[in-house]
Amino acid sequence: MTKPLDLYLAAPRGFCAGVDRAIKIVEMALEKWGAPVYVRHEIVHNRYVVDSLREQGAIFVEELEQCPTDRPVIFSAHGVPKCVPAEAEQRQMLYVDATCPLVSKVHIEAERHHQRGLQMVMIGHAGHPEVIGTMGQLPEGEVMLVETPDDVEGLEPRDPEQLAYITQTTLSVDDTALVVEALRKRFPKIIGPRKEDICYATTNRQDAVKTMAPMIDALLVIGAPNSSNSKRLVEVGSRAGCKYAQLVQRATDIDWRALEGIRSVGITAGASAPEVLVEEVIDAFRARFDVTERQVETAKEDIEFKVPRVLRVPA
Ligand code: 0O3
Ligand code: SF4
Repeated sequence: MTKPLDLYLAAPRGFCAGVDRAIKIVEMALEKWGAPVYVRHEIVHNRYVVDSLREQGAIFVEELEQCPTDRPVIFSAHGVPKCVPAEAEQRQMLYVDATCPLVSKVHIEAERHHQRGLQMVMIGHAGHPEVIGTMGQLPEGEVMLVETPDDVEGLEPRDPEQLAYITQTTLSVDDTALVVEALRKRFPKIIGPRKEDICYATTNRQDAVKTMAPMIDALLVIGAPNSSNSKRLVEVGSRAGCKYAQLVQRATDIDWRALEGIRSVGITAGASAPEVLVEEVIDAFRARFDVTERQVETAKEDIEFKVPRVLRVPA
């Protein structure tokens, strides 16, 4: 006889408006200009998404120099340093920027602070493409990166009274609050957004996990190992009390041995993980347990972003 299992499904989960738009941009570009269309960096951090676009004719590269000049190129949702579109223009390439409008908003914020003569502190993860893109909006040395409250101690600004901070959009809300607190303590005059630049989708997915955590024995986050927002959901789950919280790319990654004896599992998905993979995971549970599904809905999302104009007009 199959054992009973309560399956809690987080809502919202999975695709955010920025990811949805970025994928649409690649699909519409393929439709408009035919294959191949080049994409600089994984359009979003998900192998399934990248593989399916590749099958439709997208070619993924890490650097612009790997693209020929006679094919269109798309910049990923994470954003690019200013030198990238500048190089594309110089090589007279046709490019479409799929940077999420909420990441672009941070770029504009950085630019505005810079024009007012402020030096920037960015809270984010070193080496992440969004951080490289945002830091690359300003000249070298104008943005100092911190990851933890301890890093704040090591900052050596030009003028401690002329500072502003910005953040990566996919950070842990709680960890970031601690870094902001450390910044405000050391630099009382620092200027920043009302709280941080963490986006609505990141915040909502973390909130749903926090609400779900006391109800579940284990949490599975569907997402890729290089997906920052997905990794944060695992951390949020662990911190909210889940003894077992794991990132899985799809059903075949589930460690069934580790789940022996559990009665309830929570499922969520990072902003770049497609719902088809969530369904695959749910089906894998249905095949092994007598499943009762429950929704844990903590917010409703109806945000949509338009694709760039060039793709809205006929060829
Ligand atoms: O930034 P992150 O590694 O979380 O990127 P993903 O997994 O592709 O998710 C989309 C988020 C994004 C494009 C930047 O905010
Ligand atoms: Fe945009 Fe937020 Fe999605 Fe990033 S996680 S693509 S900032 S909506």
